[in-house]
Amino acid sequence: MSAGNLMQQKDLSQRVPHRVLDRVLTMELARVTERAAVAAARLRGHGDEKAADQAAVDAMRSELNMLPIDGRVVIGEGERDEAPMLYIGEEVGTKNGPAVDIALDPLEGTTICAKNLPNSLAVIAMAERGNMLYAPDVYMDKIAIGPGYPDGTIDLTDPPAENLARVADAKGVKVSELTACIMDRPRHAKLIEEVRATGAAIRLIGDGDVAGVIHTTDPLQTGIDIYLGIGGAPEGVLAAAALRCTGGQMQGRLILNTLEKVARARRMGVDDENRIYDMADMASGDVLFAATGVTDGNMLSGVRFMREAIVTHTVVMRSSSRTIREIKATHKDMEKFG
Ligand code: VTB
Repeated sequence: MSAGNLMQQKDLSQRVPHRVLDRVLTMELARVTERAAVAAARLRGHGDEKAADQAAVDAMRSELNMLPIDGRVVIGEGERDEAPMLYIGEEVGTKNGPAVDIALDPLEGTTICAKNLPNSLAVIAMAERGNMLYAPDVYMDKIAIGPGYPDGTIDLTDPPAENLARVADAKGVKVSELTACIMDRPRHAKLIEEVRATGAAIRLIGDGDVAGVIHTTDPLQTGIDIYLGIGGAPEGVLAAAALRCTGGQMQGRLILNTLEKVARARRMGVDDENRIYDMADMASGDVLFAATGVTDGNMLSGVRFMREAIVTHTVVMRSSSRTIREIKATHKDMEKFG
């Protein structure tokens, strides 16, 4: 039986009462993603996705194990039999601290990193135990917008044209002045056609839809108003955790198009295959989120290696206070990064 089988999906409608995670942990999370990002960045542009990913996993795990938490990985590198480290169900931390669930992607955008293209990240999110969706490693259809829109502006069950019309109306611009971020995949041919027919612009990205979703939260900086399309479900939960902190709206639906996927999802506690998850269904309660740029991106710079320091750029956020911190860190103690 795999680790995933052992876990019970908590009914998120019976969420635990809102308690606040120790705010010191927010800063601790920055250390975790900084360390993973530096390890991956040493291998960026080398064309070896696996090596960069492994370096990020090793680094993230060792830093995570120093945290004063009783942590459990709920979104990780895969199930125990396929992932030797940071597998789903792995316990992390010193155990002297709060019981938390952790969603992580030590290197989100391995291909981007291998090619040294924009927006690969080291990412982690933390919530009180039982507050994060145990999403199986399947695809998820997603739609997301940033903060400032009236509730109900987006609806995954509506055609893209209707969503874009509502976003444009609420933003006070023409549909042709919106930009949608979509992953460049053959499966999106119809979606791309439908969006183009509205006159909206599309930014096609090769990978990295956690960044794609986060970019909707700051259209002035990124030029992206809405994220649409199908990517990984684990990445959906990570993105939802980020959006919980920044504000915004997101919906996702698992794509369970084979009996095997339905069975896997069932084992992880998903009883309604067609359920549309909103942001809080994916990450509820007090949520902490951190991401450090590995390669240069629209919001975060990549790691810089200098003679006397390593420089990292991280965003850390906390849902209960809605604080968003950007940390440009100059690490002079380069030894610790190996
Ligand atoms: C998705 C996306 C990720 O990989 O999981 C994608 O969410 C995998 O989708 O951000 P494909 O099978 O179409 O490649 C990423 O792009 C990178 O991990």
